[in-house]
Amino acid sequence: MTQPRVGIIMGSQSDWPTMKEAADMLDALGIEHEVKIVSAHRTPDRLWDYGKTAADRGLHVIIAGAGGAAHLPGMMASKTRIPVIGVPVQTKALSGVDSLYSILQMPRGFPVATMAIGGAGAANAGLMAAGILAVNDPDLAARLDKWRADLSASIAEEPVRD
Ligand code: RP5
Repeated sequence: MTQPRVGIIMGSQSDWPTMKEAADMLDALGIEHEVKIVSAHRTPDRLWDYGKTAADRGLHVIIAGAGGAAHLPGMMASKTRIPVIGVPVQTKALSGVDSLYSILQMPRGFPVATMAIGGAGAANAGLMAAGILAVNDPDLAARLDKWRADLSASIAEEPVRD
C-alpha cells in the first residue's frame, strides 16, 4: 500500500458525515490518505503522538475537522510543522459558528488554514490539500486542473426558468 500523504483526523465518529466529503474529494483526485479519530479532549495522548510522528511518517498535509469547542486543528498545528487545514463541523446549538471561531482565531505563530463550515468546507479542504501537493506533483496538478475545468464546464450559462 502507498504511504498516505494526507491525514484526515476528526474529533468524533459524529464528524464523519462531514469529513467524508474531504475523503471523497481525495479519492476523486487519486490522493492516498488515512482517516483517524483523534480528539483534543477525549484522546489527548493520541493527538500528541499523531502530531509528533506525522512528519516522520511522510504526511504532507493534515485535514482536521471538529465541532463545538473545536481545539483539534489548533492543537495539532502546535505539535507539527505540517500544514493543518481546519474544517469547522456544523453544530446543533450554535450552527457551527462556535467551531468556526474556535478554529479560525489562532494566536500568531501557529496557523490553521480554516475552511467554511460543514460539507463544503470539508470538500474544499480536500481541494486545498490537493493544491498543496500538486506544487511538487505534475501528474496530480494535471488531475486537479482537469477537475476544475470539468466543474466550470458543468455550470450552465443560463438558469432554468421554471
Ligand atoms: C467534538 O465534539 C467533535 O469534533 C464533535 O464535533 C463534537 C461532538 O462530539 P460527539 O459528542 O458527537 O462525540 O469533539
